Amino acid sequence: MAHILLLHGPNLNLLGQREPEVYGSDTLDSINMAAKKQVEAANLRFSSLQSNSEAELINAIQHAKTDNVSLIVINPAAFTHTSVALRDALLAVDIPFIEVHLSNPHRREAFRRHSYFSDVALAVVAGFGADSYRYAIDAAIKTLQH
Ligand code: CA2
Repeated sequence: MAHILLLHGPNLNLLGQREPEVYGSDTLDSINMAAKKQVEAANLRFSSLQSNSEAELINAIQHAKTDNVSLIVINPAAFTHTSVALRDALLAVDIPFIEVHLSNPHRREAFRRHSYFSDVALAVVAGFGADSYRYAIDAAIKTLQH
């Protein structure tokens, strides 16, 4: 059975509690629950992880290979703009991934305009709040079904 892994980077555990004007009012739990429902309705396997630790995210990506993950949907959060290590981990496991963001980083500060992921991602979905995840998961399911 194809398997989608949803990964969330640092501070996304605060969703719904802080800065709703930037990131919306949905909680991470509600985003994960909606994604799980979408994936399981398509008869695929779903798992998710949020971590504030770069090492833990890298370990999860490495483990995804042995766990036969078919596609990763990842919001690297601030690591988007800093982490060569996470990029290398995704390239090393050679699992296709979709980069997702709640906000549109290109509409914000200049330092958010560079991503270490976009040029090697299957696709990027950004700027739709929690719906970014819905669109990204939908695209992941369609990709695996074709
Ligand atoms: O828009 C996104 O999804 C981001 O990946 C969010 C990151 C930011 O560094 C990226 O440039 C764009 C920040 C995530 C922080 O999450 C918070 C959630 C609630 C309250 C405060 C921070």
